Amino acid sequence: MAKLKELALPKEKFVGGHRGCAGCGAAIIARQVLMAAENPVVVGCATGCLEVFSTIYPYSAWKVPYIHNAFENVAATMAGVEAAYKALKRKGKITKDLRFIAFGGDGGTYDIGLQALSGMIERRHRVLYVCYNNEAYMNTGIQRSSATPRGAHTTTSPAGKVIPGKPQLRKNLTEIVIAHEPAYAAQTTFAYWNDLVTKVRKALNADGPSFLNIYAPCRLGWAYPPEKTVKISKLAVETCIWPLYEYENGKYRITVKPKEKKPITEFLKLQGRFNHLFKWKDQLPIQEFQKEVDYIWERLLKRAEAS
Ligand SMILES: Cc1ncc(C[n+]2csc(CCOP(=O)(O)OP(=O)(O)O)c2C)c(N)n1
Repeated sequence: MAKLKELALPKEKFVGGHRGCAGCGAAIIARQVLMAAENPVVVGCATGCLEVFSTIYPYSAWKVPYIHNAFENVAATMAGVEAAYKALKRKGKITKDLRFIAFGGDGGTYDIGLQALSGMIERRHRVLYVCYNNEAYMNTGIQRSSATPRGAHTTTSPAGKVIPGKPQLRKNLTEIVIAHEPAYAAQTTFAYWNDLVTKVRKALNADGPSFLNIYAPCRLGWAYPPEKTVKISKLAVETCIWPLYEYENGKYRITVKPKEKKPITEFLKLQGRFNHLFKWKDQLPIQEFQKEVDYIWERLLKRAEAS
């Protein structure tokens, strides 16, 4: 288990002065992930909020070697970097023990970069892929992604008289990744910083590809006041909308089990993107969302028990 004191000692690798919104979940994630890294790292970042707000020329918030690449292929880029590193190491031209991290938003990961991610894991590149999951395409104006939950208002799933926000369920990317049998995969979020740090360390030390799906509340796209970011991140776990678990050596383990599972309305009511649901006929979309959350949570409990 990491200690805050120990984490605060080394020089920060993701620093302030960037243009992230106040209360931006993605910025907290970048900082915590890099704080957790014990070896020198090389970072790749797909186009998306995180890249846009942290690398405005001639400034950069990244105090590590950093590559920006297209929206769709950060996994392929970092796979190439890792392959080059292995070759140079074999020849004795690099002696340091480096690690490689790819960052992508849910748009760049769940949707457009899924093929590159799948290939990276299948070829067994030793790269940690971090999806900072803010459940929509935020930097281009809050369009729905396949990570957007049922019922959320976005600019391409607008809540009105016709639809109550996004009609479809979200894709379960963590399970798709697990089907590839990575060396390590987990879901986490920054309100549970120790859970996050522990998982980053496990992922970086795993002998093969690893994946972290990190929940990233977005004060702008989810429409809540910036000071509520950590509370919302916590509520996502307490309502089991975002279960914290890991998959390692064929085994599932729930890492944070809420003492009391709260109804999802506790999470929904704090965010403008779900306001309309409370007025929709019979509040049916809320009931459907609750059913989905219960189903996935129960299934996870069984998988963890059977492991
Ligand atoms: C092939 C391609 N399609 C579309 C775009 C435009 N584009 C850039 S970033 C982005 C959305 C990014 O969403 P996400 O990955 O979820 O990151 P976020 O902005 O939410 O952090 C889009 C649509 C692009 N750059 N390249």
